[in-house]
Amino acid sequence: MGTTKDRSVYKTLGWCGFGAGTNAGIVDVKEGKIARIRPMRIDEKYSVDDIKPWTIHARGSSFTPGLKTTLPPLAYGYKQRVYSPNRVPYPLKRVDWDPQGERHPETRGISGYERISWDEAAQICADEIARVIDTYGCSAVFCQGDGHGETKIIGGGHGCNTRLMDVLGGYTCQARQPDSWEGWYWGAKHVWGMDPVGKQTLQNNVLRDVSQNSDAVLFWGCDPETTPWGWGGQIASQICYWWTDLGIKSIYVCPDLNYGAAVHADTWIPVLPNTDAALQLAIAYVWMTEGLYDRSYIDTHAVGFDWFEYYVLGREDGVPKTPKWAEEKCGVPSRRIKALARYWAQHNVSIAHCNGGGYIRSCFSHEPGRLEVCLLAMQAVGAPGRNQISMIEWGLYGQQNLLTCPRPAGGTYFGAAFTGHLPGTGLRWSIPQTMVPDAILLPEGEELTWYGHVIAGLPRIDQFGQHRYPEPGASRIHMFWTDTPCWSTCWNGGNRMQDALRDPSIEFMLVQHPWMENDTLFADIILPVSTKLEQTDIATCTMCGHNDLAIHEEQAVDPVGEARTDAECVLAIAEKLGVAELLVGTWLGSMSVDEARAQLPEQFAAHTLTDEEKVAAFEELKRVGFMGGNPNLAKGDGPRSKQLSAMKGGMSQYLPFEKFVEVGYYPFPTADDWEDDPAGLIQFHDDPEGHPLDTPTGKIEFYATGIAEHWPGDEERPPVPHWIEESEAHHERLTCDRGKDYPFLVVSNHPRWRVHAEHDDIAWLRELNACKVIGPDGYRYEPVWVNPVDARARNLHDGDIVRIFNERGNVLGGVVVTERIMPHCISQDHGARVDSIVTGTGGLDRGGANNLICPGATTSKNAPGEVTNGFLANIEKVDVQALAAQYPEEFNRDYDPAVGLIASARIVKEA
Ligand SMILES: Nc1nc2c(c(=O)[nH]1)N[C@H]1C(S)=C(S)[C@@H](COP(=O)(O)OP(=O)(O)OC[C@H]3O[C@@H](n4cnc5c(=O)[nH]c(N)nc54)[C@H](O)[C@@H]3O)O[C@H]1N2
Ligand SMILES: Nc1nc2c(c(=O)[nH]1)N[C@H]1C(S)=C(S)[C@@H](COP(=O)(O)OP(=O)(O)OC[C@H]3O[C@@H](n4cnc5c(=O)[nH]c(N)nc54)[C@H](O)[C@@H]3O)O[C@H]1N2
Ligand SMILES: [Mo]
Repeated sequence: MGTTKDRSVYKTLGWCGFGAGTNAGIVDVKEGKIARIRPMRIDEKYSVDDIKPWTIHARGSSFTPGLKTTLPPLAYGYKQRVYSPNRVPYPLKRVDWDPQGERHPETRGISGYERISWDEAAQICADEIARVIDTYGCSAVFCQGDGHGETKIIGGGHGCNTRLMDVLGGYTCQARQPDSWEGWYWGAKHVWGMDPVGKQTLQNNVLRDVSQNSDAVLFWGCDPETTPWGWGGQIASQICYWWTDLGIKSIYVCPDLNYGAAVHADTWIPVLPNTDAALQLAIAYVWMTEGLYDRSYIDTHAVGFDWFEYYVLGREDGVPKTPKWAEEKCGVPSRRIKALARYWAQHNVSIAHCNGGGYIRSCFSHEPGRLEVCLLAMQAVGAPGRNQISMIEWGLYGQQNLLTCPRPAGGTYFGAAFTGHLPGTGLRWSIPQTMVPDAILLPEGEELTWYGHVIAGLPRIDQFGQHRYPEPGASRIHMFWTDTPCWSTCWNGGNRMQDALRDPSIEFMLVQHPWMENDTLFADIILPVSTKLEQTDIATCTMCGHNDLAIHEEQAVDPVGEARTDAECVLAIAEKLGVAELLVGTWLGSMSVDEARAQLPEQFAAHTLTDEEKVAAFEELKRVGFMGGNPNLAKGDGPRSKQLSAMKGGMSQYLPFEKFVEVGYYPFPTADDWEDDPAGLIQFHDDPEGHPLDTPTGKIEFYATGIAEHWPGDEERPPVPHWIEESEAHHERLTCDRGKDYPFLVVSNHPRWRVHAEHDDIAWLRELNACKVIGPDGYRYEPVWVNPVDARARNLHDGDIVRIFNERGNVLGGVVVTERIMPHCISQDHGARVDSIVTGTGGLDRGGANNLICPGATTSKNAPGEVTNGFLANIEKVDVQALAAQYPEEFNRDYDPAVGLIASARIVKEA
């Protein structure tokens, strides 16, 4: 490949995936190697007059994002991610898995791997797919093809396996959770609509409104110095400094003094994890009893307030939700609750989120999600300076709080060509991501049911439909095909997922992935995938706060080892199945999936959809109006489909394609009249009848009519939001019986030094003390923050290695004693690389992947969201040397402290 010439190429270096690129930078290539990564200047090839950067004027000051992109440290580290010794070097087969003989599912996660050729690997995969379809039908193939990650469009993964399975007749789809927004999705949506995600979205100019009109911003479970890094660089940080200059107060509500709080907070209000509902109820109580809310706004803009009052004042259950009552639950002294409530009522206050923080992904998260909207409503949400503002994801959903207003409205989101959550047939058979272990381990003859397709991006009404697994007449799953092998690192109940992946019902597990990490180590066959620096692509950069960009991403370096793009992996298998031409035809749009299926080889033909099934699936898609990157889906007439069509071809309006390739990028200019767009919810505020919300009544529903109608007896999510102490499935409060054995609430934030499961192997980051704690054995352990009070009581010191444990298992961590975490809590970021010493339930993980011990049950009975934060555990010092003696083999895996585990830890050495 002619990639040895020294040059510089543009790349987006963010990890949102789903077609939404961010963090645009330049990769300098010298002698065929990545030399360095640096920010790009948007005005490198365009004049400022062309670009028209935006400026916000407020209180005699102004803010403009500048013309150089603000890359986060993670982006500079990409070089080390590409050249990581953790890369999958060539196709691999698990040594004791023999498709013709013994399959040994029980040793998944334990066995080593041997090198095989690409040809052999593709043949094995094709034979297995054909066998599984022949034996059980297409529904037996489970495709896990979503997830964040590198943003690739042309050759990218995360769904490209589903495109092949679509041609072959279908597959069971892992339905991606609204993980980022569980509480908004299952809760807030029922109060104020805000499809698709339930946060305040699809409105413009909220940033301008807050800058001009807010007295204070409540950063409620929000770290604008950390999580914008994953998506949009560091402009959020600059804005926070500017707000302070403007005199806007920053009030942080969170169990830990996070990085944003550390540099911006005027006040930090520590709250126990997932007890926000108690704090919120007490604020409502103060407002109700002291007459500190906008009664006339409630009269005109809301329904069901009386029911809410009835509950808050204690008439329903005899328990008034006083600040004293709340103090016991949430750990915030009642005087502070009162002070906050009074200050809030007397000022213009907005609430800032990145996505919501831990309580939005805890048990019963719909309750605090809803209560926040109730509080905003009591203070006339939409009035100047009173909105909910996003500090992240600027631009992903139309113009969500968008600063730039490029045309066509909604920017340049091309959509990931291969991303496939719900393409056509996937709609027939799907399993919510949170319920996958339950599905695999489901006793024969039983069925699982749940509500909603459980896809972030569907409107509220989708939640009312019930679904089941297995569908009558369809097989259970027997093959697992993933390009997102980080389930046990990122989802709820990871140890149980490890059990599931070893279940004999899973006859074949196929992983295509760039790195040897996490669930990859449970695969039977691993196909090596190239990173985006090894590919040519077209990208969009939409969430950084600068102008949206379209970028022609040239290949920077040759593929590492035998890596191929995800699309090529799938194609190699399709070739062996004799359907490559058909697959390519559907990719290129020269053939529809139906046309392709009509030409399928005899062996698959029996399994294609009937006409009625196709019509039903398509009608369903139209009903829910889903917009994915999949072209099949853009045909619906729902709001998001319209949005996609509006965006399509947006760029060619300005610049011919050839020119775009030559220049390398295109900045969408800010619209001249962007300031005319109404700010936030001002139109609803001024005229609720003329600008209704998308709730059944068009108003803010303190009493959620949809919930009342569909689940009248649901005690975990009643029509009016409640404080829920425990349920049959969840006992995760300090005051529960379990709290005696596991007296700490675990804070499991999004990692500052990673993006979920990604970038745990970057030497430049790992050498920071804040990133890893060096154990006595030289291993770099994932930090765990412990308050000095708790540390003293347990005789823990900086650098001690502890096990964090509950009945689900144990994970290790390196102690950092700090007042930055409140007592009774411990904080360990999520996403550290799995390094299982003992796999499965009750297991022991050295890497610190605490999702392995998260609860397995979903948000609540009728809300199948993830529960990964604010759960109970205990900690105890361990003797690492003794553990090493007990598990000599596991403690001696090939490991480089600079990188972590390396691929050779699992590859059987060649003689
Ligand atoms: N404890 C805890 N758990 C959480 C959360 C939390 O706050 N705390 N947050 C939740 C949230 S909001 C989210 S979004 C989820 C994230 O969960 P995921 O989206 O599942 O996490 P990622 O690490 O982004 O997963 C991407 C995977 O795809 C791989 N990958 C990236 N690019 C490519 C590619 O081009 N090809 C292939 N083949 N593979 C690729 C990566 O290496 C990685 O394994 O985690 C959830 N889990
Ligand atoms: N660097 C980096 N950036 C990322 C990601 C990443 O993994 N790494 N992931 C991306 C994704 S997919 C998402 S969804 C967003 C997530 O964005 P967020 O949801 O905002 O991120 P979190 O880290 O879960 O939570 C933010 C803060 O909430 C606070 N918090 C934790 N638990 C509680 C609680 O129970 N109550 C209250 N009041 N506060 C709490 C903590 O201070 C934490 O720092 O970030 C995105 N950006
Ligand atoms: Mo997320």
